[in-house]
Amino acid sequence: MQIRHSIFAAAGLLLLVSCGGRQGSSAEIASTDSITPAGELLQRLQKVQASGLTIYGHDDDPVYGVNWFGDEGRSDVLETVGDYPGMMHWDLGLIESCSAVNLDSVAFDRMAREMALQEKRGGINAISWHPLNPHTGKDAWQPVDTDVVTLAVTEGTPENDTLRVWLGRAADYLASLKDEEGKPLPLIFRPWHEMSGGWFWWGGPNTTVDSYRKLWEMTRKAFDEKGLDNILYAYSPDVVGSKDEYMTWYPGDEYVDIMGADVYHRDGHEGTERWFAAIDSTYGAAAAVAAEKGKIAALTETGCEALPVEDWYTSCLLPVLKKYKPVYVTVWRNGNRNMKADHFYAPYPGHPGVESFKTFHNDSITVFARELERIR
Ligand code: BMA
Repeated sequence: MQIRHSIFAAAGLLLLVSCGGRQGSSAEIASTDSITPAGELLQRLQKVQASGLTIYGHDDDPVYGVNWFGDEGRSDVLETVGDYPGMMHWDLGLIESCSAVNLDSVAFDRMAREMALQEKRGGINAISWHPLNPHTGKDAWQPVDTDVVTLAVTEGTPENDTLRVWLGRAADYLASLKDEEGKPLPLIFRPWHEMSGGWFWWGGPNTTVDSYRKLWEMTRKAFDEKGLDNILYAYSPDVVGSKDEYMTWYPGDEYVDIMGADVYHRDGHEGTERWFAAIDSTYGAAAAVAAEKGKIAALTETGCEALPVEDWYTSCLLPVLKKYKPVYVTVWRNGNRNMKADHFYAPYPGHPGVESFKTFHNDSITVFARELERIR
């Protein structure tokens, strides 16, 4: 393959390696106990798995909702069921370019504070990352005509230099996250997700399996070099048809703690049967592999955008959770209506889906913040 140098990637060489004021060192985060923060979180999740309960998670939950943005102490979930989610999910997009806010305008400082608050509630935090394309500098969703991953994992290329810098910045941020007592904050990281589709530059159709796996190796190496011992790693393909397909890009047991699946319900009522089938083929594969390997399984992203199926939480999600008992389920964000209209996955006050969501909240298998004692 021809290795093309882009102006943007070359510029990566000139970028500062770290962003000011947000660095962590391995000495700072090294655990003196025999069990690491990540190990403790893993034990907790194993207990949840054994109990058959499912922690409910929501992306960007306490930082904005359909009718508000940036207030403190709010959450559409809290304002509909009277309880925060048991898991809060976040995205690191734009940490790579030292931005103060992420790709959805969430300040990284606020994110760090909210993560510590969620940890204090006894809850769990998880993170995805939609970094820019290191070849073009465009966002992660822009169609690609170059095998960017192979460029980025090949030593000596500008894309490789850029990605190293970006991984270092992501690792610095993750190392800087502390709980209220100043101890490293445990969290779940789900890098390079949905690789079974081609919409991200790291997607399987845009590269080779070998290069994709090297991307995980490079990520892990960068994080290990920073001494990060507070991270569990989740592997999450989008919809696949079989266990073999699910495992196509699997980087190896030593890289993955959680077998995940990202499976969205699309096309409203018409799409319901298709969603159940996609859950069976994709989440079914994740659960089967997790059982074989003694790992955790989770439904790492799902949801029905704008809830045209108003009782989706009780008619669709709850039966799936009862069938498969994932350790957690994460639904995507409640986009603010002035910034991204009709892009929400949890009901908000006044939405017709609130009753179904309350029933879901009250069900004995779902765990929200107030019930986290059950999984201590
Ligand atoms: C997508 C959409 C985008 C958002 C991105 C990262 O699914 O919600 O609007 O920027 O996730 O959170």
